[in-house]
Amino acid sequence: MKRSLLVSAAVALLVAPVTTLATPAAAHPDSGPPVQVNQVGYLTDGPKQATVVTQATTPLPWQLRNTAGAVVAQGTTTPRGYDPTSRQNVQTVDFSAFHTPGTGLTLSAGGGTSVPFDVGVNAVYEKLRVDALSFYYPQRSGIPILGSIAPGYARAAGHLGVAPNRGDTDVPCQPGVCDYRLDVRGGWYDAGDQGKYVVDAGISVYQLMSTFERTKLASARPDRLGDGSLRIPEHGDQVPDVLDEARWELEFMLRMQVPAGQPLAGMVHHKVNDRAWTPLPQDPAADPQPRELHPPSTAATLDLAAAAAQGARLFQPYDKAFAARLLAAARTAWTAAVAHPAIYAPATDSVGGGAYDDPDVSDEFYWAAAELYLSTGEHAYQDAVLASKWHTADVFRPDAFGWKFTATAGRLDLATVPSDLPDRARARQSVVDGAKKYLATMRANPYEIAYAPTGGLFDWGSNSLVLNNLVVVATAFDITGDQQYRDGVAAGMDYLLGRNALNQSYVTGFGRRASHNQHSRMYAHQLNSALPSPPPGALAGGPNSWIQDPAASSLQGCAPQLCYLDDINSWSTNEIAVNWNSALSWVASFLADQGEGGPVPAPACSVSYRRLLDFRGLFLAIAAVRNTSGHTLHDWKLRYAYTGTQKVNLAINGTARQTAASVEVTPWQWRLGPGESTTILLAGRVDWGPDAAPAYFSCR
Ligand code: 9MR
Repeated sequence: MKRSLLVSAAVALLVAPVTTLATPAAAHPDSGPPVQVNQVGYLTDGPKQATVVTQATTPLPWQLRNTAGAVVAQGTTTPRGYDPTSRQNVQTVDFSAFHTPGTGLTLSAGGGTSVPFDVGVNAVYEKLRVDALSFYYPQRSGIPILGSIAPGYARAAGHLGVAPNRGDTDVPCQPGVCDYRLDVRGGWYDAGDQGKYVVDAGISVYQLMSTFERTKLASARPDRLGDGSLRIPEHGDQVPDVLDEARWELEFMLRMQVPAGQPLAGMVHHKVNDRAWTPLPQDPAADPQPRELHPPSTAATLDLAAAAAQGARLFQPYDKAFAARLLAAARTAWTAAVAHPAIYAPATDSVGGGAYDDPDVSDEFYWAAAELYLSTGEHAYQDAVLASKWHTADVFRPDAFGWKFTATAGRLDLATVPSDLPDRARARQSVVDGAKKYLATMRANPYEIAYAPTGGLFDWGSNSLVLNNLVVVATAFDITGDQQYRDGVAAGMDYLLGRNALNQSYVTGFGRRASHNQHSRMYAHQLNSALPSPPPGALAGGPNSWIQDPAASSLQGCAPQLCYLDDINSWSTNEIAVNWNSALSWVASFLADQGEGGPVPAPACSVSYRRLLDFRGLFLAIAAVRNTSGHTLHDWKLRYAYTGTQKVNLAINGTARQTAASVEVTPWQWRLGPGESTTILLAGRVDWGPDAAPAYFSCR
């Protein structure tokens, strides 16, 4: 199927009057039972809600049954009336008061019964964290995929210049674009296609690194993301696996930068992809198409600046040389983007690869400035942050953030990564205000979808947009500790795992009715049974009101939630993509850190960390720790992680041990009564960048 032709058709559709989309909904081929639940299940102590499709407008009785058929809970539904996202009359069930772990439960109401689900699913979210993050290894280009690591997914290395491949080790530009060639091997294939696009790389690698960085900023489980945690080859290198995976992509992005001495040096090529679309299936190693570098763009350049700047601070404790390379590339990219602020990738460049066009890069400037500022503390970058219109604008839009709108990424990091930003408190409050809006959106919708786009129509990749709004809600929880935000994330996840009008879990391998025919040239089991389905933890793009592919054309006029088909040919509703799985990874990791969703424990201590001296790369700081737990702490330790390049050499009043950025202080005052305080003096070095106080402390 020639995708280029379809894109023209898509463009025609995009300009078609909205009324064509408002025609009555076609019946969907398969929408399952009328009682819709999270098919994975619910956290034992978390919120538990379901939706019932019914013509009834008055409350109905509901029953929760165990595998033996015995009723274990019951109550009455709440009528919610007409829901525009499904164009159905619905009611909701709240069985949050049920707190007994169990498997194979079913919920009945209005004459229908849900698919079976479990209560007590933290371990499933733990598995989802690992699976969603392990999605990236078999997407890697330029490395053989080993079946011993990714069982069922073994294949030869793709695009290493071995025939019939003609890339990616020595790739020319498109005619007239440049007269040099670049080695742009490595990275991840973007999605179901095998293009590699820097703007999508940028947001994806940012979210993977942010999944890790969050472990320094909030109550989380860094051990669960450590070396050996994922299905990747780089075990035993003492580097957290999620950073190893991120590095695979960062190295590729660095290769896309225009070399010194060439025109537009420091800018970054927008993308490398096949000259023409390849058919499905397509083994990457057998792709015969010539690969081409497309012109540099300001967006790609700023995405590299942002991701590389963030990477610099995160990799410094593990590999100083790599961190230095990242920081240098980020600075060079920033300078080049400032010199060439308006080189836009055109929407028409969609032959053989996606366009990833973006005619407004003011948000990319803001994000890049934010990451450069957070990593370096330098005034020039702070000035760029403060001067950006996005710094005071509402970046928590109904349409969510993503590859095209990145200001939110900048704001989230300015709010959470410690710095001396003058209005940091305002940035933090803005995240909480944004999360409140998303919670209100959820509560207004009987499926609690964390997404109510302008105009009501769902966009391409809507599942990732739901997830990115949940990232904001989760960040508000990390900032405030207020349980309503954590409950919101759990309830928001229900929609993706089956509590929707199609009874569809959009994550392969999770839930009874899970997507497994996503559009992919590698995981094309639907077309050739010798090939695998997508790996577990792969997220489908999800309902797309615009239906840009012929496979889903029977759905034209669909209600937003129903614009989805689990068919490999429906690339506009059912693709996989690196930026969608990064959103899933972030949220799954957050949820896996929440246990069974019980009451948020009060912190055992409060810590005031003050910097006393910063002089020629040396720092002196004081941590005053007060026991706020109400009981005596015995043999306790103070733990925190630096977000910069600090390294403690000496502690007074305790012994400090630092591994990478993580510090564990064994205080001399090993017994600390309720309300008592102790003070620890810390001295060390700062390699480069700011000496920001750590963001999160624990005493256990
Ligand atoms: O995710 C992208 C979506 O936001 C755009 O609307 C769409 C059309 O430009 O492209 C999507 O990205 C696709 C890319 O162009 C090519 N690789 C697959 C991506 C996911 O479908």
